[in-house]
Amino acid sequence: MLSPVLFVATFVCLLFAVSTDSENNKHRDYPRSCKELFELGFDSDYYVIKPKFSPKPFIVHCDMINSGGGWTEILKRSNSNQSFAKLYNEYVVGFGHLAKNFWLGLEKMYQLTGFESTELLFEIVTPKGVSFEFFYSSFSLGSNRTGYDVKLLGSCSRGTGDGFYTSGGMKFTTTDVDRDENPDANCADTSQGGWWYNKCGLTQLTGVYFDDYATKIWNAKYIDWKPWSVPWHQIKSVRMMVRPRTGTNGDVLFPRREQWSKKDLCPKI
Ligand SMILES: [Ca+2]
Repeated sequence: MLSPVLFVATFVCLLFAVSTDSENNKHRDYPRSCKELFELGFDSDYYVIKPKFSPKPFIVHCDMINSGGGWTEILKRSNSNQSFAKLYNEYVVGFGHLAKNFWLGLEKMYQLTGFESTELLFEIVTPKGVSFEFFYSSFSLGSNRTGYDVKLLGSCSRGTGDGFYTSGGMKFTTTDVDRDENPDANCADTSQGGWWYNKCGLTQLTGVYFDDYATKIWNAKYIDWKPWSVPWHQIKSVRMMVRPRTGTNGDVLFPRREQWSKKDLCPKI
């Protein structure tokens, strides 16, 4: 559930869109991705976007600085204020606060990644403050009909540190919907967090966040990224982000760009 502030910001943006659409009804009112905004020179902030096949617009945070910019954040965690012990339908619609800890939602992730070639980036900060980036050259989610499965997953730039490859081809599993590859257990039962579990896999970014991460002994229910090749398991903060792999593919996607200004697109939260 988005916060009341976010809801109001989105509502105001929608009002603007409706009012301008009546004046320019043959044009598109929203950018399709953070990357479109990045290419127009917009900076990191909150924007309302509407992917090409999304039935309605929604608000996201765009990172226009790290790893080339143009990234849409789909998962963020930095403290224990937001529980990720949620049921399947909650993972579908999303929960949390975009500025703090959130899961954007599987349906929005599908709309962002299911219809065009997309890149995926994990930014992980260890308890000692060291930042790691794991870049995947391609990523695509299936729809609700196929369990929001990871349909496509390209190579990982950090090779042996790859903690997500075991999720390739996996459907999304929560405590109430077991679609993992483990016939003897539900992989979500330990952490209570939903994920693309295998049997169960190397990564659990929706596990329990512990504020005393620097001293706590690792436990299977905690948030982690644990390929054997990395010397740490625990995580101080993490972001998961996506962006279209190519630009606009020659399509005329942005007919109103000259009329847009940041105040129209960027709600303050
Ligand atoms: Ca199972």
